[in-house]
Amino acid sequence: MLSSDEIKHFEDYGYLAKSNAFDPQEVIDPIIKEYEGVLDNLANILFKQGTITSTYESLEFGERVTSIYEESKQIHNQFFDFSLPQKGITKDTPFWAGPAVFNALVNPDLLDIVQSIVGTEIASNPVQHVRVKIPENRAPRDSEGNVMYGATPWHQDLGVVTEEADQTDMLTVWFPLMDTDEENGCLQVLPGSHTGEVMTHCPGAQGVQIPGVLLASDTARAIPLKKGDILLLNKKTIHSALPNMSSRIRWSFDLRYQPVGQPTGRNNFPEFVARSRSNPSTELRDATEWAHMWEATRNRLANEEDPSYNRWDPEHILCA
Ligand SMILES: O=C(O)CCC(=O)C(=O)O
Ligand SMILES: [Fe+2]
Repeated sequence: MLSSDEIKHFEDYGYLAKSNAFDPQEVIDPIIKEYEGVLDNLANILFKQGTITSTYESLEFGERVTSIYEESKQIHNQFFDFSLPQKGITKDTPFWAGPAVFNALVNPDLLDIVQSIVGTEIASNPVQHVRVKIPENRAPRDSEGNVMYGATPWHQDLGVVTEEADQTDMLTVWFPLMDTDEENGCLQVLPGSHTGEVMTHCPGAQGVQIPGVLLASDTARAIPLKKGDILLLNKKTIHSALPNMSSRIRWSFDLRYQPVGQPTGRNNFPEFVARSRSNPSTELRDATEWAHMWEATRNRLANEEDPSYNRWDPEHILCA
């Protein structure tokens, strides 16, 4: 649980870095193990397609994923992600909703911290990702020369969901799967930026972003974290991630929670009850069932038009 000082810090500044939030050996190491299998599968698929000339089998995860993205000139993060893309879902769209990932989502130490902010009735919001960022000097680039899947631009998480969630008490929980710092692309926050309104965001190659003219980013504070630490963010706290200028991958999970019964802002995707002290039988405890929820969602959305996932107009005067 958080102390009253920690809760006050979160309320005053819109963020809180919490050290040793959970046991990384119990939570993170099994995730990495699981992703080694996912990467193996990806390597074999790309090798068979002739997209890569080696499966890079002997390399450890970070070096292997970097080599594969580098050689194939593409980012394949959707293979690892436990969510679906916003566009062009087909029955073959890959995702990974494995048991080690699910265990992280419902880890009791994590949920104790979430409970301090959200209350005892906690829903897992489906806006969630694993973000694998390979070193920028080896990353593929788009046709304009920009690093694919590089630094994350300034935004509020309320800006990535629909208006439906404007009154939702959504909490973001971000944590790295290794130590992060300013060199390898840790997060940055604008302390106290959560008290105003939702700001105008512009759709862009790296996701939606707040136009520079609206930002006072000189107050930015970088938040280096160790494996096992977490960063909590209010839904309106303005934040970004620095570029990965190191020679190793930077990867992280970002999860979101909210009180049960409030809109998630992405109602096409499946939410679930992670903790309910009033009605424990509603808690989802089965990782396989969770994976099936995502599978069913993918198969349904494969047959539908792309829904709209946010409220922003690329033609807005500030976005030109
Ligand atoms: O990890 C990143 O680069 C960005 C994460 C983020 O914006 C979030 O978790 O809300
Ligand atoms: Fe974010």
